[in-house]
Amino acid sequence: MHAHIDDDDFATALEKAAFALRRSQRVAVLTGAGISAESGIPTFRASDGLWENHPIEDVATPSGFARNPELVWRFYNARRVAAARALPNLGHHALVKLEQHFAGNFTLITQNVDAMHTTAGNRNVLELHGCLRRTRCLGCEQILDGDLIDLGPEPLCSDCGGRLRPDIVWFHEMLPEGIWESAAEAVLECQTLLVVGTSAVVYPAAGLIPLALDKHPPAMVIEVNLTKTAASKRVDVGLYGPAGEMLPRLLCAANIGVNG
Ligand code: BV8
Repeated sequence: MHAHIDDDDFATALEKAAFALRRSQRVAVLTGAGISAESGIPTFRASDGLWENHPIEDVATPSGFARNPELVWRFYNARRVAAARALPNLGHHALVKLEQHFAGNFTLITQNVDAMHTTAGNRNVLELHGCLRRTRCLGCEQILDGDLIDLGPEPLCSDCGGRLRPDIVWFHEMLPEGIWESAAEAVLECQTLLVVGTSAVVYPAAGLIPLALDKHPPAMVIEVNLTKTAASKRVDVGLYGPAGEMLPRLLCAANIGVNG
């Protein structure tokens, strides 16, 4: 069942999604760049494979970094500064309320690297693709967690003088040790998977959706997205509109978080 805000199936879809949340013991959420769009952070696949005018190959792959580290640091410094200025939106805040309601039975799995979920107040967050806050030293391998500031064109490790790279999972790189297993475990244990703001084309993250649908018993998969996606034909319920509007409406329909 797929519903857009303006069509009359919307109320039915909203009730079906709310019912699923109400009767779930454990909930997992998968978010993508779309949940941060209303905070002014550009989504990943806005147009023709460019990302803020850079080919993905040049700015989000190990070979791109090896070829031109200064370009990659310009790209990531700009995103660090943009993320520092951005404020969590109503969609982020709704997911904090959802975690407060489900307490220890809630896992937020994000593809985003903008730290907005933790800034908003979510606690159990699995950052599949790393985080803009962190850098990793290619010399001593230590991971530095700092403020979202511009680190300059060629930041070096204060301990060993080695070159720093963003602690981000680039294309053709493996996810951090253990994080995939934790995300898959959360999905296998949930009764409802909420998928918010992702085009569902990047793997292995997008593989969490069929994992939820194909397990026994299957989880109820609710998609909240501005538009239909690669996952839309498989999900149980689709609520199509801005996450900042749809998520609060979903929580309200499920009577979650309405008491402050
Ligand atoms: C891996 C970090 C194993 C960067 C990211 C060939 C060789 C090797 C691998 C591959 C290959 N071919 C394919 C692969 C696998 C590859 C992959 O999936 N490629 C895709 C593009 C086909 N995956 C990998 O490489 C992964 N690693 O496979 O390792 C391996 C290792 C070695 C050799 C072989 C295999 C690593 C993937 C991680 C890449 N890093 N991010 C950074 O962020 O700086 S992924 C990048 O895409 C972002 O993190 C982003 O989050 C993610 C997914 O994109 P979305 O979040 O979905 O964003 P998008 O813009 O696409 O969609 C936004 C949606 O929101 C839209 O639908 C829009 O309608 C909606 N929206 C907009 N506004 C709103 C909204 N919704 C609601 N409200 C709104 N207001």
